[in-house]
Amino acid sequence: MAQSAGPILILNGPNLNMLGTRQPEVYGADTLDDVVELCRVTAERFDRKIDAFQSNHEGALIDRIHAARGVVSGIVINPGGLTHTSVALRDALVIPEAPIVEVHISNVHAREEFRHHSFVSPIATAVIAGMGIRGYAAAVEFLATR
Ligand code: DHK
Repeated sequence: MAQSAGPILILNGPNLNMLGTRQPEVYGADTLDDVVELCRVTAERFDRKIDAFQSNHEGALIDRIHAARGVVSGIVINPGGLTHTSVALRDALVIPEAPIVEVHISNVHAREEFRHHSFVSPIATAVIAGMGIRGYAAAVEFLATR
């Protein structure tokens, strides 16, 4: 159950703490702090707040998603590599009953075949790929104004 006035939860999965350092030719030079700040200022334009959480651990992400039920108005998630592997993450994401925007910094469809399938996309309201970190801002704006 989504809480319409609640914060927008920004979730980042494995390896996204290394943004800015990790393959900058693919993921860009901005850091995870830059992403969170971009989300914060975007939400603020619409008088909304964010909560942000990153983990390299599937179970920690799942626990954070469970805690979001009845609290958040929507979820922006870049599941990192768990996008392509995790049924458990997908099962958790339906529990808050909140709109979900799946974000990928890179255009996963222009990359290796194994990145073309997402366990999350079928339960997402919207999917953004290839817009760099601006995809997070687009996702926050979408959730804040829908
Ligand atoms: C981030 C990752 O860590 C990869 O595992 C995904 C995604 C793509 C991104 O583009 O943000 O395949």
